[in-house]
Amino acid sequence: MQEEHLLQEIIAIAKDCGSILLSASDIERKIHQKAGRGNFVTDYDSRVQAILKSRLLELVPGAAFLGEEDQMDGTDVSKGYAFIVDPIDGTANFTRNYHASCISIALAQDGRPVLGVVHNPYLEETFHARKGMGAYLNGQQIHASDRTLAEGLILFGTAPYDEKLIRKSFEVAYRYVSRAEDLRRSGSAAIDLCMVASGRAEFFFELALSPWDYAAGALIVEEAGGFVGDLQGGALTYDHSQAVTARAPGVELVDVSDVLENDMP
Ligand code: 2AM
Ligand code: CA
Repeated sequence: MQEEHLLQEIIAIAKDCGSILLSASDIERKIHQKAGRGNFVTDYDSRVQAILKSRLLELVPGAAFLGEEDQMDGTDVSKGYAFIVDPIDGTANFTRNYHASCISIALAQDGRPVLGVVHNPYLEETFHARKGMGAYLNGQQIHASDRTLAEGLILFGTAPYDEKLIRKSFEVAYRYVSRAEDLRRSGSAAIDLCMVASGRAEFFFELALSPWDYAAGALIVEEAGGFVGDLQGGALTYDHSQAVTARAPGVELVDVSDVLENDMP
């Protein structure tokens, strides 16, 4: 399928799923706790993922499919085409009607995202990028900011699902915030990545994210002229959970290796 047409089809699917989130009712009765604290799934996550799986695989038959809600052991995203999908990123927000959640869809080719769509139905904001073609918000090209860290807004995820990482998350956050302007916390990694891509914030990190949380957003940041990587700037991969950073080009990484090495209570 022609790439622009494929992109438009994927955006249309993301928007249809966004309408499901907007019209959700009775969410409290449909919440199930997953492993770890702060880790929830609702009937809507499963329903949206089923829709994404069937409609996306119709567009690219034979593609692999890696989604948060039916993690298939051994799904190989390293060869050929693979969708890497989060039906609802910001599920805890969704269960609380906090209105900061999105649908995140990446298409990878040989292990690297080549197309990403992040749709936030609450703000009617649809971010997209194609490899080599720039990043866009509702059709308008976006760019990472030209601010330095000193002028910067820091975003972070607290990794609430892993008790050992919470304290370290705040230590790392302090290292950055003490050198920057201020801090925000949204509860959706995909939205945070798009905030860096659109120049609304300068730096994002979370100490453990899964590929479906960052695959689409990472491509959108890169295509907007920002950088993504791990805490030392090493390249991201899309086959296992890892620490993720995203930054505007004028923001240098801060050395946090001592925080990561120390055993904290
Ligand atoms: P979710 O809403 O799809 O679960 C919040 O700190 C961010 O971390 C969200 O993007 C959230 O995605 C993600 N997250 C929640 N539980 C997680 C887990 N067990 N492993 C990795 N990321 C997780
Ligand atoms: Ca999710």
